[in-house]
Order: sequence, then C-alpha cells, then structure tokens
Amino acid sequence: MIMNRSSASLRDKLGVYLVTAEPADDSTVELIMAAVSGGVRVVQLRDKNGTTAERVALLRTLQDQLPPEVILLVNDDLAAAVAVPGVGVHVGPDDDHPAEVRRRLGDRVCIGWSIHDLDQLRDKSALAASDYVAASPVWPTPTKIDTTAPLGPEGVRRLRAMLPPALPLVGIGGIHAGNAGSVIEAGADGVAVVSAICAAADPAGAAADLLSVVAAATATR
Ligand code: TZP
Ligand code: MG
Repeated sequence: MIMNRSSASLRDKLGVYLVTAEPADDSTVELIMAAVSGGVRVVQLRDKNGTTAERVALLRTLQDQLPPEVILLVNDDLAAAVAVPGVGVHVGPDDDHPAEVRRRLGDRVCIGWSIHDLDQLRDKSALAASDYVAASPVWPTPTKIDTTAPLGPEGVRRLRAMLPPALPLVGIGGIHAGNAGSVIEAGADGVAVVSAICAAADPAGAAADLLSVVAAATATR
C-alpha cells in the first residue's frame, strides 16, 4: 500500500484495529465512528452473512463519514472492494489469495492476511502481497468458534521472529485491555478486536483504553 507521506505509518495505525461484530447494520456505522473518536485508525467490516451489495452500501457510507487517515478494509469480499475504490481487503487461508487481491486492486489499498499456522510462511507470494498479517487466533474466542488452535503469545513471538522484519503483525482473538499488553510484548504491532470494543458499553472509551495499553507496552519493548 502506498501511504501518504504526511500520514502515520501503517504500523502505527494498526495499534488498535477494529473488526466489526455481526450482524452488520445501521448501528455498525455509529459503532465505528465511536471507536474512531476513541483513536482507532484501522477498521475492517466483517459481515459474513450479508450480500456484496449490502457491504458495498455500508462501505460507501463509511467512506463518506470516516476521516481520510482511517484505513477501511472489508473481510473476504474482493468484489465489494473493487466497487468501492480505496477500500482494502482482509483474507484468510481459505479466501482469495493475497497476490490475486493485489493484482486486482493495485498498490494503493491495504491488504491483510490471516496466519493460523507457521507453515503458511512458506507462501512467499502471499507475504509479499500483504501489507500486514494477523496471528489468528491468539486466544480462543466465542466470536469465532471455527478457529484453529490458539497461538498464544508464544506463537505470536515465533511468528514475529520468522516474518520479514518490515511486515507489520497484529494479534486477533480473545484480546481485551487486560491481555493486550502481552500480545505487544510478544512482538505484535497491534491488536485486532471485535468484542472488546463492539460489546463495550462505551466503545470510544474502550478503544482509548486499549490504545493506552498498547502504547505503554510498545514503549517498553
Ligand atoms: N479471527 C480470528 S479470531 C476472530 C476473528 C475474526 C474473532 C475475534 O473476536 P474477539 O471478540 O475480539 O475475540
Ligand atoms: Mg475468511
């Protein structure tokens, strides 16, 4: 992804990364705007049950409302990203290949790839096409039950050691303000969360709390 030179680097923006809860609806926009007011700079619309047309409509609304420095991605819907220029895509191992997503979308959007298993690191073209990778899941989570074995902070540490040093890494799965510090200490640049923000009574405050935990842990590395 080509970052605007005046903007913070992607690595900095990934500190607290919001992935939306399902179902996606009108309240999703309000939730995202609250999280952004609390400091979130990367947002993924994750709407496994909606249609591409519904996702496109939501992404357009979000693009109109979000500040330009916020990076917006859609989970596993290349067609939606093609329809809304500027929107990036996050894919997992069973989705479109990151190299195919890059070929279709070009260099100006953000592409993320989930890593469940260290064997995936053999896929050099996926790594080369990705702007960041997500260690998934770090801990078990009721938000996504069909996951592979949790990597834990130790898995995050091993992954970090094996990745190209310039490739940003986030952790996802079961992360909240009480354990986010250990994910950063293990070498992640950020934490991607659903419930810690979406299920909070005060999403803006929850985002701000996570940001301060991440900033404190990053400062001690
Ligand atoms: N991918 C791996 S775990 C997960 C996804 C989308 C869900 C994370 O949700 P939560 O509520 O932050 O544990
Ligand atoms: Mg997927």
